[in-house]
Amino acid sequence: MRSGLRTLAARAARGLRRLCARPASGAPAARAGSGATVFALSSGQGRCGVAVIRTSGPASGAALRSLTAPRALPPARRASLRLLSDPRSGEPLDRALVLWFPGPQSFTGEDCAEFHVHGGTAVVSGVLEALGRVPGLRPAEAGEFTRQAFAHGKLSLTEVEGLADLIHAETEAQRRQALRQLDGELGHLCHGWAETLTQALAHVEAYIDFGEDDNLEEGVLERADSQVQRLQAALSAHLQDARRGQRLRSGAHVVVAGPPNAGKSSLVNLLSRKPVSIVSPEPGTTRDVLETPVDLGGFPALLSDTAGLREGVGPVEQEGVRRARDRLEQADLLLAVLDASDLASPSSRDFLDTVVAPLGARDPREGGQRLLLVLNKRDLLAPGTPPAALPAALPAPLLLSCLTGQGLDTLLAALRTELAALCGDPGAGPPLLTRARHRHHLQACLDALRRARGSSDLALAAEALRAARAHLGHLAGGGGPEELLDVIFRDFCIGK
Ligand SMILES: Nc1nc2c(ncn2[C@@H]2O[C@H](COP(=O)(O)OP(=O)(O)O)[C@@H](O)[C@H]2O)c(=O)[nH]1
Ligand SMILES: [Mg+2]
Repeated sequence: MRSGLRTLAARAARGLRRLCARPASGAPAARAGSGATVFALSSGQGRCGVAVIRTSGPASGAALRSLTAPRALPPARRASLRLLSDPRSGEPLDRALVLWFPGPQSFTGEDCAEFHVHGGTAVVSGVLEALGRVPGLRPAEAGEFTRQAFAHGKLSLTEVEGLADLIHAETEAQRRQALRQLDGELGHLCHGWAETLTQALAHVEAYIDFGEDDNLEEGVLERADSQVQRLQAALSAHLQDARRGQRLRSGAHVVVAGPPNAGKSSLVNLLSRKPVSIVSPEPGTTRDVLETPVDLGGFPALLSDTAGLREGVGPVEQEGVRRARDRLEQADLLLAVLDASDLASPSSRDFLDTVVAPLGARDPREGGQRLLLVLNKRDLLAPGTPPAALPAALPAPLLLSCLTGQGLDTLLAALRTELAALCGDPGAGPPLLTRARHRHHLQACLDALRRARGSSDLALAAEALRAARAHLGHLAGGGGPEELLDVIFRDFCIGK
């Protein structure tokens, strides 16, 4: 009877492999296998030293041969120097390095060719035009090479997402996170979870099939239940990541707020190293919320400058104040800026009492918004004089002068610490969930596990476990509706 259990486990494991495997060629989820051969410029647009043009599809070999005629195909995966000429007119186009990648050992899994040409506009357009005239070739759509790689099982969906993120990564931390995902870490984690689930399911199914049989191992159901329980704990822990991976992917919202004339716009310009906002001694200059993406110590942030918070102003500034308060609500991190030489003014007092004190009283470990209190214009304080004492409940302030740059290093270090807490360390710990799609499937899996454990009917419990496993499969493996794949591949540019 144990062999019966093993058979079930094996059957279930086969199902798991199907679920989590990268989709095989011709998977219905992707548009591969159309037989077309596509080509595109894969390096950036514009004049450059070397431009890379590549093809993917069954006619790649013919395309390479026709541009390098009368030479035969070069040896596989070895760079070879060839004269490229227009197949129709015989006109020389460039002397270039070419590479031949017969499938399936290529990026897309299909036959691929690469032309490393001189990056002049006329060379690139000449080669692209020549390729367009080769029978069976057409220009690639955005993301089509990666889509073929996915369709031919070269990349899983989470790896595809990692690749898209790597291409778009603008900061060091984003690059590290994307690289880990491209390496398949998130996929492997899901695979491990799915394997545990498969074992639990096998135990439940064995009990359903052979429950009456005396030879069935003792405690099979209990073991399955404790496996599911452990899995629940692991998934819950992963979901409680305070969305750090998603924040790192899209940038933390850092909002600069404070009373008028404190130097908020000066600080935004200083941190972004460009004149984003108008700086003026006239209070009420900034009205709209001004946003700028910045790299703060390797972490991505969306920095917002806001109108100075004060009452009793005209309708336009009042609207600015309303927008500033709205933006404050959305902040991951509030940079509260005050004039160190003007802490007793009504607008400073009001800002400290109504915005800074309530936030400062919260424990940042509980999640929610974080806060840095900055006292600007320290150059206006007489040397050796501290700013006016702040209420003890407020967080320790950072002293800064946007004018002289004094205190900027300390502020940058503090910002880095805050952003590291908000975005997580992409180099340490388990891989983070980087997209809402991941969260959706994990949550749905967790819900199904809860249903399974709460069900008194074993058949229904098994059904719920299968549903849970399907969600893990969707997360890491392939499948999913065509529209979802379209959304993911749209992230890529033409030539990728
Ligand atoms: N002395 C001094 N003046 C500053 C400093 N930072 C900003 N200012 C001046 O304070 C005024 C208001 O600055 P601004 O950045 O427009 O403040 P905001 O209204 O908070 O955006 C301008 O005249 C700035 O040049 C500083 O660190 N020291
Ligand atoms: Mg301003």
